Amino acid sequence: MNPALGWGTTTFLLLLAAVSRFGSLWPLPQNVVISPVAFMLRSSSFQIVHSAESSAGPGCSILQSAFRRYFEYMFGYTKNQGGNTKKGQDSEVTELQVWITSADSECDAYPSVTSDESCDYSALCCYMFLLYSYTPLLLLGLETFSQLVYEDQYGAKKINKTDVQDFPRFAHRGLLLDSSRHFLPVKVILANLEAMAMNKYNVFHWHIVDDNSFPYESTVFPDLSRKGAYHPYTHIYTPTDVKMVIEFARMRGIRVISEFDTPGHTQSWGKGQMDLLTSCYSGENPTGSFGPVNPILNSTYDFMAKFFKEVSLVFPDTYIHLGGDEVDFTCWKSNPDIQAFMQEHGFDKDFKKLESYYIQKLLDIVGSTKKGYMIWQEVFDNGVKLKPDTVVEVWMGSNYQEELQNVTAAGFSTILSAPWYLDYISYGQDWQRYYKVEPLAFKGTDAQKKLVIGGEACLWGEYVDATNLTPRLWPRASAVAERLWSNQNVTDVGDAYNRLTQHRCRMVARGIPAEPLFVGYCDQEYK
Ligand code: CP6
Repeated sequence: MNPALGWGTTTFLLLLAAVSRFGSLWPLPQNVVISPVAFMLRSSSFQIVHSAESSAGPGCSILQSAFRRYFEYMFGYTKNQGGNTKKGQDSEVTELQVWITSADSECDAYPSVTSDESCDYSALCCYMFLLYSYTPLLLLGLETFSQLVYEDQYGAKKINKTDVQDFPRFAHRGLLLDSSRHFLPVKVILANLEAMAMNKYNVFHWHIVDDNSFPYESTVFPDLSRKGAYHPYTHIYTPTDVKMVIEFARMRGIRVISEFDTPGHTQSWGKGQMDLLTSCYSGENPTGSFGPVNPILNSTYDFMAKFFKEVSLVFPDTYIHLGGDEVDFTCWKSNPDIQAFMQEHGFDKDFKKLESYYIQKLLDIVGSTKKGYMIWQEVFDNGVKLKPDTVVEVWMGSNYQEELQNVTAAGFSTILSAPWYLDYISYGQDWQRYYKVEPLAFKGTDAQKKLVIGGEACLWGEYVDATNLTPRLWPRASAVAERLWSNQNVTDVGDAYNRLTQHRCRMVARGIPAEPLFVGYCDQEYK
């Protein structure tokens, strides 16, 4: 245990202050001024409505369902509905008006990396708040509004007159979940999408298959899940399940980027697709075990073309993550056919060249589906020729600053996940370590820094399933969320502790079993 992250720090925080001047806001908006003037909010008279000037109306399902969701969050879990307070005693807010200012309200569109997520709002006068934004991603503004609502000492709901202008610091604020090491029921995925929205995350990086199991049910290659999933019926994601996840995410302004990692991490693919993987040899004889995808067969590329055609249609996001990490060369080295192929192509003994050969062909295949791709850093490190719009994900912990420097110097966009591997756990408040990361603290020009489009918190699945995923993730992933959303100068760990404690209790009140930061209690404990 590191004492700097444990006792010393937290005791100090608890003694110093308990309430932030920013209340329970998380992540902290870019600009916020909370005045001391408070108004009453009552569930019987309060409404969220479209303003007359808005380009969206009640036909916008994404907004209608958000109105309902946030109304419930504001009033649904009250211990006291405020019925004991006489009407007219305090000034009362009766309306939150929502005003979409863009001509095209984009109600049916999928969020994208270029979606404008900024919004503004203010108390116009005594009875009305106005929330306006350029796209329906004013969902984020509704989240902020709901975070401003609190209960007074009598249990009545209140909100202070507040001005906010808000926008994210980084466009890509992602969370990686791994549904291969353990199967994650759809219910668990949806609950975490809900928690992501509370933290203004906007990308779900779905590491859907890996060595251990293949739960994605392919319509073109149904044997992949029939033979490669932990169970062919109970531990798979059917096309309907996948659609449900994507739609649930869309309604919350979240993109779903699927990852089908190759050529390594593919043991489960081999069960349902003959000859896809490399046969490993001991001397002259096959051992019966398999290595990465076999890169020397035409059948491999025919398969990949058909498979990724399907994937590109199932997942509407304009990006697909193609993996490319941690390729083990041992099996390739042992295989005589591969040795001969290496000779023919003049690769000598350089297996990185063979890896690049495979990835190059895969990228051409996926490029022809009109999708952009994301890849793990090794693909860049190995010198594969990449399309200019490729996003390189930096995950290796050793000297990630130098990697960011190199990737951006080569002109590629990048996202950072190296310091945010939430599968690592330890005693104490490790959220502070995630919180203190500054993604742009590397040597480079302003143009290079602009290429850092965001980051991802990763929760790999070796030690998590439905029993422990949610509490292990929250509120630790909230620390990353604020780093990716709020201004660079929001670095006060003491203030963060006070807000995050309350934010965590709010998640608990909303049904998310988020773990505690340290000693204490919530007004409304988890049931
Ligand atoms: N699975 C896949 C993993 C990891 C990676 N890819 C991983 C590696 C090291 C650590 C944690 C996770 N489990 N497919 C690397 C991107 Cl420490």
